[in-house]
Amino acid sequence: MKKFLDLGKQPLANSYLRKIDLRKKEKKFSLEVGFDTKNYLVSILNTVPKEKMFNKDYPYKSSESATMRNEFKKLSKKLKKRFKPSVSLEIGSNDGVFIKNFKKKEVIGVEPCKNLANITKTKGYKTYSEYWDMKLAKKIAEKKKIDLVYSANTISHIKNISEIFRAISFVLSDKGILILEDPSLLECMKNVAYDQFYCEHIYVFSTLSLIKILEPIGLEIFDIENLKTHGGSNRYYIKKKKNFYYKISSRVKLNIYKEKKYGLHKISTYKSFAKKVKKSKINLEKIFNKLIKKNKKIIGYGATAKSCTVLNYCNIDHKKINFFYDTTSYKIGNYLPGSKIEIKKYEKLDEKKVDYVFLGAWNFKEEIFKKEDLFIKKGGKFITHVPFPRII
Ligand code: JHZ
Repeated sequence: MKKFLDLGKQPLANSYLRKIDLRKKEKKFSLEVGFDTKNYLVSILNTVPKEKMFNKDYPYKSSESATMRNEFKKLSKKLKKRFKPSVSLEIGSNDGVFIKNFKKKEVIGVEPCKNLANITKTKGYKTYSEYWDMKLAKKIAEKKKIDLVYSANTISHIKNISEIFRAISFVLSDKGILILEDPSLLECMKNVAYDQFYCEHIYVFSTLSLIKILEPIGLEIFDIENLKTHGGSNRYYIKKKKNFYYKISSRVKLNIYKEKKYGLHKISTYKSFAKKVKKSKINLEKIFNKLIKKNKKIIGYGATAKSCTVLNYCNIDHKKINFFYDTTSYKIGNYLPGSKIEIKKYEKLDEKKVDYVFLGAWNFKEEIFKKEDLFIKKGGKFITHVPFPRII
């Protein structure tokens, strides 16, 4: 594993502070990112125990954005039509944004964060509030195997990756498929979106790395969709190697070609990415310092986990950003970790009250710009760091 990026000392990204926590010293860990030259896997080097991150107080709810609600609805329709599963399983079912599109007896959720699992349980969906592993796989599918396993933005969060895939392979029926959706390393590199790295994102996958990981488990990718969600994600369709029911799409080759062309198999690519990240930090700091000198009022939009990395790495705190707007009830009234910026209940942007808005949720830029069209028309401005720091 070769280290290529150092994002400094960081607090836990989703550990929002209560007012009474503000005076306490926060626990921080070093956020470093490395590249495994053997299996092409990019991962953070110091991991935090899962119980510290994914527990009964988990604040992220997938259904907070209209974009994601629509995506999950469209996807569930498409999967039901294409694969006709009699039983489906979602690993990381969050607040049920995906499983709610299925009939209750046809879907099972797995969600270790109890506050979220309770939401789907009370709606009548079978939900295991446990971490995904072989023990749980056996409990769920000892007797009846699963036709479709779906997991979005979850597998990249789990450390013991080989066991995770072995457990998935165990639950799958012979014709069963796994659909995996996670941020794309290629898009992360192209967008200099270094904020995809934080404690929860243990891995940012490429097609190249997944092929290497799946191979010894007897699994293979047979199709890939490139998505716009979360700043550029890939949806991988995976099957057992001995399942010849599905042909391997030319899109798999195409993705391999694109990744190799960009150099995702070479350490030199990651070293040059690290240089771009340093430049991005300097330029974002310059923008903030210039605006603050001019006494401009800056707020943030979308108190994301990603923001934690950017704010702490670029020394942007409550002295520079007045507050963040967010729609998530679990976050409102609390403070962003490290930067200690207050999170307020979302209100429509008003150019008379705010000069500049830092886009914490840059991945929802289109949705946000649509919502705030009046603010933009009246001259309100946004600050973003993706793909390079600028005012828009
Ligand atoms: P969003 C989380 O990351 C954590 P984050 C996790 N590790 C992961 O992988 C991804 O999700 C999937 C708010 N918002 O999705 C809602 C508004 O307030 O970019 C959310 O707090 N108004 C599991 O946190 C945040 O922004 C809006 O109009 O980086 C978005 O968070 C919109 C659109 C969003 O994920």
